[in-house]
Amino acid sequence: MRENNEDSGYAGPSLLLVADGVGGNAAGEVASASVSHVIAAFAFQAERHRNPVTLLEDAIGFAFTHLRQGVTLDPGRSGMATTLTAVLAHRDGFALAHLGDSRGYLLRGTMLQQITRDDTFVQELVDAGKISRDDAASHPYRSVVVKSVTADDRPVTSVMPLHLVVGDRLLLCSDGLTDLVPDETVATILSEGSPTDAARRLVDAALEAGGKDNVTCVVGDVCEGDPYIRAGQLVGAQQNPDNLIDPAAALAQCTE
Ligand SMILES: [Mn+2]
Repeated sequence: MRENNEDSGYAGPSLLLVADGVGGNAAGEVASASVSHVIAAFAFQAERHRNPVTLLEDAIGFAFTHLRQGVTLDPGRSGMATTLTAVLAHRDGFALAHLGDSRGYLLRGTMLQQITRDDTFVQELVDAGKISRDDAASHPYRSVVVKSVTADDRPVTSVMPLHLVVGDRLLLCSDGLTDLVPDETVATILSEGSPTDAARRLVDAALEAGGKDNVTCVVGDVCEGDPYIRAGQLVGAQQNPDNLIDPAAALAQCTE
């Protein structure tokens, strides 16, 4: 429904990722695409890292430096930022990175569990008992995000180990889905068909519900196998190379 897509995503054997960019002057898509590119480049080197948590922490630290460089190169990008929700597979387990109001869900059997907590002003009000969960959904400040990857401040560490078992299904999505489609519907759609089918039907459900925001859904199943296959699918703004600040810099940094 929108002319430009400020969301980016990535789906591959070692990494699932969603990033929802914000910022004027066409910079939201630069933020989400560039951060997504940096995290994917680091994930391609996962074999060389001791553990998935420190790898994602290093990647997010570099993503911040990279956005900062992007603003130096073009001050018109000042203020750009992006949410980031990512799950990395590693020999020694999984890690979850989360900043902002995109979300991660885990479907295990028939149970859907939200595995991220919104970094939003209204979630803080809910946690403090000041408003109800229902009030939060219609609150005028519901889109105010309190954590993201920006060019201004090094992100607060927000990576944790994630325990997953074979058969688990993961959904990472931007708020374009969860603002419009209730969790019960998400659970029903997610439990049927292949990951590709489920992702497509979730996006359709959001658009049918009147979605005006960009909607990005990345679905993956936990299975046995080699997580270090260097293959993946780019989603959204990251598909356009013009949205990348400096692709070579990201690749050079993570192979050092
Ligand atoms: Mn959004």
